[in-house]
Amino acid sequence: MTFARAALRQLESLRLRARLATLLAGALFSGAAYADGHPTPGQMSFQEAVTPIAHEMHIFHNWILLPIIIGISLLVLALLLLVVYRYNESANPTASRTTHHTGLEVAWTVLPVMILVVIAIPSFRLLTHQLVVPPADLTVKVTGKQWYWSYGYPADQGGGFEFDSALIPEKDLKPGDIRLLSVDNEAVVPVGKVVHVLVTSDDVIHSFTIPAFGIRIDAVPGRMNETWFKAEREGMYYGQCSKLCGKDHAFMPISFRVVSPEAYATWLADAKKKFASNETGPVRFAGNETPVAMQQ
Ligand SMILES: [Cu+2]
Repeated sequence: MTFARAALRQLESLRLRARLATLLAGALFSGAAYADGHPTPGQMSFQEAVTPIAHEMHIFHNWILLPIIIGISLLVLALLLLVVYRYNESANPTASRTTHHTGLEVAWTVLPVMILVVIAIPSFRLLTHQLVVPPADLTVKVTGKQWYWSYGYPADQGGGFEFDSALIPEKDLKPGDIRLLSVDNEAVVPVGKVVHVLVTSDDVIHSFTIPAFGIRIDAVPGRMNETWFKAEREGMYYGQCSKLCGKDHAFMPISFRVVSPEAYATWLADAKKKFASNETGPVRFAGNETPVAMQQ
């Protein structure tokens, strides 16, 4: 009995080790090669970038932040080891009583400042690229609601409708659907086009996020925020609300289908009929209406 249990434990730890080795190898050698626009089991790195902004973010992280972090960690580790080895009680019985060293103090102030400046330059450049929306090919209005999203396509670009996009409950999932990510009506956009996204909210603060696009912007009631993306590849791309917004915060996924311009035109024509009855009222701002909880 004891033997069996010990053998089982041995097997478990072997399995765990194999799993860790796979994860480590995946992290070291596969880079960020995760396609499909959604997280996958065992994934260690980012989802694959499919927009210029996401590429820039990955370069910033992989080639500027990571090397600096690793360098600083190794330097601190080396200093700690040096102290342990050279200045322990037996190796160095009479400790130095030095308390100030001007050169050293200037160095440990100036060096970190220089490192921050090195980080700040590409960081501000990336922020500018994210925040300055280039001339857009189309606009999509995204409204966060407790607990789903609505997507509006303006009339002047062939739309003129708005529809709700809600999570498919687990019991209704079909083969190919992804639990907690698939929705009933996804937003559709054409590939290779600059999509200007207007983001607001109807109730509380939500956050519109699609990792593969490298976008995240808060959806704030009474405010119109904007972001943009230009998807380089067709496919389904998923995100999740990223601001704690209430009890079903975890159940309001975002899903965008990127298709060819022809397929987009077809979808737009179909969607116009399908969602024709949905009103496309103006964005409702907080303060213009009484919250439901206060309507007594
Ligand atoms: Cu939310």
